[in-house]
Amino acid sequence: MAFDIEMIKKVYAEMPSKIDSARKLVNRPLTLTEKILYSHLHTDQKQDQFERAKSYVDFSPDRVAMQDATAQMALLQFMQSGRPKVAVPSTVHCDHLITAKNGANDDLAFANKESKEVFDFLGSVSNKYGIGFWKPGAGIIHQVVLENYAFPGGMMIGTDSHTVNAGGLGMIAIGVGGADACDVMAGLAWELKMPKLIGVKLTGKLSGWTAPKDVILKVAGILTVKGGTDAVVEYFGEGAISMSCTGKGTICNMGAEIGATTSTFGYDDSMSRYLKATGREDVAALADTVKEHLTADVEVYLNPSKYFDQVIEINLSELEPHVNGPFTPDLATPISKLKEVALANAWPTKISVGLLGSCTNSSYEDISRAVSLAKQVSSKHLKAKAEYLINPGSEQIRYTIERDGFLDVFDQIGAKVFTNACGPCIGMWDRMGSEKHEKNTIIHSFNRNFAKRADGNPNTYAFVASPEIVTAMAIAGDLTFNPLTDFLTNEKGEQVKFDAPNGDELPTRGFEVKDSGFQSPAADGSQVVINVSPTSDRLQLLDPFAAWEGNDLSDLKLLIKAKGKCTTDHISMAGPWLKFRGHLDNISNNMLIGAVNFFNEKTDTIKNQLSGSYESVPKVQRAYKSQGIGSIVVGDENYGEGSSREHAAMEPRHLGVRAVLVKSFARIHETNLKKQGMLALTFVNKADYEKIQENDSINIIGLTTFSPGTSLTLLFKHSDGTQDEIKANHTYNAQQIEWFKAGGALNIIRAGVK
Ligand code: MIC
Ligand code: SF4
Repeated sequence: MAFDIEMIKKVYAEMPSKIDSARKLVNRPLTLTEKILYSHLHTDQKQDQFERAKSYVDFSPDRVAMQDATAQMALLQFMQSGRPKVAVPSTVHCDHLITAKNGANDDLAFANKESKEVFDFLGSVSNKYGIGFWKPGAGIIHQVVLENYAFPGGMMIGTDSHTVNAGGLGMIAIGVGGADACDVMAGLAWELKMPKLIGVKLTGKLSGWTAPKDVILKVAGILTVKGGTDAVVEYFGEGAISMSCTGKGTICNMGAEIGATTSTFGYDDSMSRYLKATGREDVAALADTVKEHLTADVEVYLNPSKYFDQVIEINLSELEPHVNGPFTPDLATPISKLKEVALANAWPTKISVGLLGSCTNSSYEDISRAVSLAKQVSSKHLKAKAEYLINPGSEQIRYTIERDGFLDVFDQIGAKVFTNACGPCIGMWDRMGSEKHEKNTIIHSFNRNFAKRADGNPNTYAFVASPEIVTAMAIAGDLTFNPLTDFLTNEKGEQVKFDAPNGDELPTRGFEVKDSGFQSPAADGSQVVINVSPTSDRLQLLDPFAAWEGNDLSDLKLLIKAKGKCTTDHISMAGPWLKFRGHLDNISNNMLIGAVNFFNEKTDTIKNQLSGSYESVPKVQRAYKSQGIGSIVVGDENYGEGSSREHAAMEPRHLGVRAVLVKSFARIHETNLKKQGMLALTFVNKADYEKIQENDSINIIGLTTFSPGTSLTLLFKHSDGTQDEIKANHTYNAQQIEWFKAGGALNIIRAGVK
């Protein structure tokens, strides 16, 4: 039986009437996205004709998922909310803190030792508050959610940007910061700006080398890393229906890379097959009873441009495999052009490593199709040229692929299998020699390829592709090789060509697992005691942030003017820093160390205005903090792209940064800043970015009358005595302004409990 089946029954029981009344209200056919959103309004939220990209709406998500690296902060906040138990079904997944080095068994044993304190903390907090706990080695959060918890028409949030993966099972699943998760677990409403809607019509059918991943690689090329901001992407059409459920998951997963709020697909047979294969016949049967509500109204897909803000059409029969990168996931190149583009850009063409896995592409289907290529190494007398590394998505997948002989095939090509965890995808990769910073190329089936992400080496050119392309290219060891058309010379000196990949959508003998790694919480957790040692390096209880002092801010220092791409990886790097995710003061030592200083083009080298010398960003900010001086951070477009990690907002807050002024924000990061009581501002006139100088002192004016829709003024006082007055926009609503005044949203929840 599925987890939380009573909750799912309730959602489906209430859905038809809620959708009917929403349809009457808006007086037109509804998209699937609207149906799910309107059927998850919070009880205090009046149904209304919400304006897309404008209206803030309160929702009640059905469930919450958290991964270990973000759960620590989410749960440290929840512990302060004064609630005895979580209000909605919630889970914690230990997947980010396991370093890939020697292979699954060794690495897991090492992580269990190295991060024992954190895993014990997460396990006992979960036990106390009624949260399901997935132990290290159980699998990657999004794969485990898809296998166990996602359900068509449901709504969930998760403290990870790739929570959106559950759209593959027809959910509206959204990545958030820990403070948002804390609200929902405390039983409060969750607020979201009513999204815009992008419709993607898929015609034709995938075949041969083309995989679901290529759909999203192509969409990323069209929409770019910010094209999906504040939008939900809804996929439909015959091409969508003919695709596997896990393939749909891949497409939704990488919607995070275009900044989309989430992506989703209507309920169909592939979802029903997947639910049944993963032991949830009950959910499939229930979904069948409300089928028409789990997809858009017929008129919508017949005439999409009338109902979506933007429509994209992709013919799967004509779609080519794509390879995206390096350094950004939206630089899309079709495989037939890759050689030309790679040579023209002087990308290193020798592939040193191919990596299969991550939450994006670690399904049974992905692995079975990759295996069909790996098998050709022996049948065609080839030799794999590059290293090949695998992270299975869950223990259920790993157990099943071992049973089905896939791991043996990989073994024969010299592959190494790591733990069922994120591993290299999040920089938890102890890659030999990466400290030498040699120029090299890797190709992986992950979703992100920002500089330094996988191995910390800024000169690693990382390319994103489907598992099939990754496998073929790793065998060839050459970025200019097109497996669809080119020949390889085998061990016998013959010219051989790959046969196109094939595989099974689902295991014909069914999924199997011995120990899934799940631990259910105590029925009554009130007696469970949580210990956090005051001398711990890894965990630190949170002190409330100070409330706003009630006046305009003056004489703030410019901390850094960041140039170009500034993702959450640049603001709060992962990899080796992941170990401090439960200790705000320690992790603050990585604040903005990856951001490029506009004035000298260097990372982690900024001017300390007090001493005049160039020092690391956290050091300079700590110097300002010790003198009681606030500061501001200035940034470029799509600032805070990528992860949901709220550390990127909490670190500046903790160290005394008061405002972040940028050309534009990524959605989750903007909300995280607001939640923590920071000022998240955007230039009214983007060209004003140029006016900001290295030695500036800044006043922020208008805070005493801070109100929705009214801009603020920033006075930049330059060292030569001149000054520039700049207007800044914000998107705070009345509630969010209260968060700012209180010094953070959590201070309000806390006050409500007392
Ligand atoms: C990522 O892919 O960047 C992560 C690590 O999963 C993050 C979450 C985190 O920073 O812990 C994400 O995508 O939100
Ligand atoms: Fe883990 Fe990578 Fe997925 Fe993030 S994107 S959850 S790091 S596998």
